[in-house]
Amino acid sequence: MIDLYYAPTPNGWKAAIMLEETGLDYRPILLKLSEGDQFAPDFLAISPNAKIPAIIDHDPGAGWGADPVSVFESGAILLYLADKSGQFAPPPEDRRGRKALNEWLFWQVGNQGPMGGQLSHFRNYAPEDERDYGFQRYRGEYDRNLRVLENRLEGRDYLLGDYSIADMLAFPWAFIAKPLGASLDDFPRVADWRARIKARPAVRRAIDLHKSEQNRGQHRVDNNTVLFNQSGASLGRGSADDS
Ligand SMILES: N[C@@H](CCC(=O)N[C@@H](CS)C(=O)NCC(=O)O)C(=O)O
Repeated sequence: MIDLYYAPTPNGWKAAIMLEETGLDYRPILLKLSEGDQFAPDFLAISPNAKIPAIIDHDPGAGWGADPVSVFESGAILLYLADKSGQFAPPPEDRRGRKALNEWLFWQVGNQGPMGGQLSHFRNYAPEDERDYGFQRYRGEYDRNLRVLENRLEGRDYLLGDYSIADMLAFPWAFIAKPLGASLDDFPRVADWRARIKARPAVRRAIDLHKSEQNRGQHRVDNNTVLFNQSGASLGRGSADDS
């Protein structure tokens, strides 16, 4: 059994999609981010960056010892699950395939994800009179990353050729293009790729998980204190070993 610490957001969907695709047994545990559940000491112990998703695998299998294994960061989680299940990633001995996987995994978590996250912030939450520069900057970066995807998908149905965790990582941020105020009209290959992935039953199940909890900007003012202008203060003082 795997515990999935989750909220229905693009980064949460990545892990839910992979768990649904593999058929691994899992239990979603909903965190209310707008209420600060991500700063609870028990959660920080497995996810020190105070972000979802995170997992605890209670039965990690051969080579991991008896204790449960926790993983934070979506890219690390999907890699862990790919290695555990032997699905949706080139095997470690396929050196070139693995190199390509790492490239698109790091591109997603270092580029497309954070730029999309900041675009969402400036579009949905920044005070109206302070919004413009940030909005323009991240809208441009979001589109630039769509162009990277569009170029990569020339002659390929999926980022690595076959459907893989690279697609599961990148899909959620293209899935929400419209709510981010962007459009896929200039990116036809991305639009087709998005439609192919969206049609998969496992993906539908994942994005429907706790759908009623999705934040569509309705907490615009109230949530600012929890979600925005965070500082290290919300992360506590760390363990005695760190001090
Ligand atoms: N780099 C992280 C990003 C995770 C992330 O930003 N998660 C958001 C939800 S989409 C979150 O937990 N936000 C809570 C907060 O900022 O306090 C990953 O890929 O897992």
